Amino acid sequence: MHRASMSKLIHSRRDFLVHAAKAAALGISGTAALSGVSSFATPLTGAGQTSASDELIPYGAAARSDALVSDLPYRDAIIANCRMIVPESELKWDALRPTRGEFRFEKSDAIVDFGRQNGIAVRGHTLAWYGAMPGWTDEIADRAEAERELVDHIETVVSRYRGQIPSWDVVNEPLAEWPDDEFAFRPSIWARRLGADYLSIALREAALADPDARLVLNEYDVEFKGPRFAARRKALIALLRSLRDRGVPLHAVGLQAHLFADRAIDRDGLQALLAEIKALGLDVLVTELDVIDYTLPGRVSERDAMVAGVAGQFLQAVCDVVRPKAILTWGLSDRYTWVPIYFTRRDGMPNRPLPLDADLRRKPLYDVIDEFRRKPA
Ligand code: 9MR
Repeated sequence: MHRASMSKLIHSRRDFLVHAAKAAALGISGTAALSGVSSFATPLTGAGQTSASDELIPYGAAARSDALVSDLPYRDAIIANCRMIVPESELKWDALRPTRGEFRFEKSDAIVDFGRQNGIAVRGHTLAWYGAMPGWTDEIADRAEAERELVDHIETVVSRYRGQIPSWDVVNEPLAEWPDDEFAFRPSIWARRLGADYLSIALREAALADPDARLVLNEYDVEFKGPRFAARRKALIALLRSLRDRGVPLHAVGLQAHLFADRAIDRDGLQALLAEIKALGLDVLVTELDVIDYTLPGRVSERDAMVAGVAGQFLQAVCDVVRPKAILTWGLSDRYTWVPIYFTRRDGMPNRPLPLDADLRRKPLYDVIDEFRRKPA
């Protein structure tokens, strides 16, 4: 079939399925929306035979609005593979709020529109984080001003996308690198001015602005062996309990899963964390999976196999305890990845942390994710 008419067909089917796809992406529906048009979503059983238990875990990726416009093969790969996208930067404070009092929604609107037009659910990232903050927020002088700014931001952004962004990383990376306890937060203007209250203020405001949104606390470095990671797991559990005890709205924990090929996964530690999360009645999402490969051997086939192996160990440990509501990678193709910003290879070869290579071809990591998506409900 000619490429243009094929894409037209897919689009009309997608228009039909927008609502079903969003529901499926939230894990609140038994529909097999989009299976059959998405290569990541090939059903195990034939059309008409899928049941709730056959439903694949939705797969998605962080996406870049500029590349969706400038790079059509990338755009097509996102459409073909993702049931869900998350803007990699477009909803961060520095993108939305270059100056105080100003909100710039052009890029975030573009990505939300892209999702709607293509039947792809959009997750929101992120509302309360230490990173990607515009310089003017350093001037926030006291508690009252911090609360006003945080509440106003969340109210404006979340209510703008009510019904369009069904799941938000409200709080991102709250814990200090090596926390002594659950009150050891990573330094930020929010922690400095509001202390522990910044989390409850942010979560409560997000719930008010969109009562149907799923609210997520997103954290990283909780899956490895070693005392720092054990301290992070302990602090995270204590933090989740204290939010629960205070009646703060929260629905899920996002495990970022920026894995390192040379850091061992602590299967027991991770599974104990997941069991606690489950006992608290919270869902789990894998939100930013990729494998940082800068210390791995240069030979591509060997490297790709090791990357897939680490991701497999992680997903196995997770899926043995919970069924994640979604699995997202932090980018779809090695063409667009944050990894070389911090983890450049000494041999000058490009990093290969993602499911598709820079030419948009599937790698072993793709197949591993595809395998774990089939975990029965
Ligand atoms: O991948 C993102 C990169 O392009 C941005 O420059 C950076 C700062 O906004 O954030 C990166 O994404 C981070 C995410 O927001 C939170 N977890 C870690 C991600 C990788 O650094």
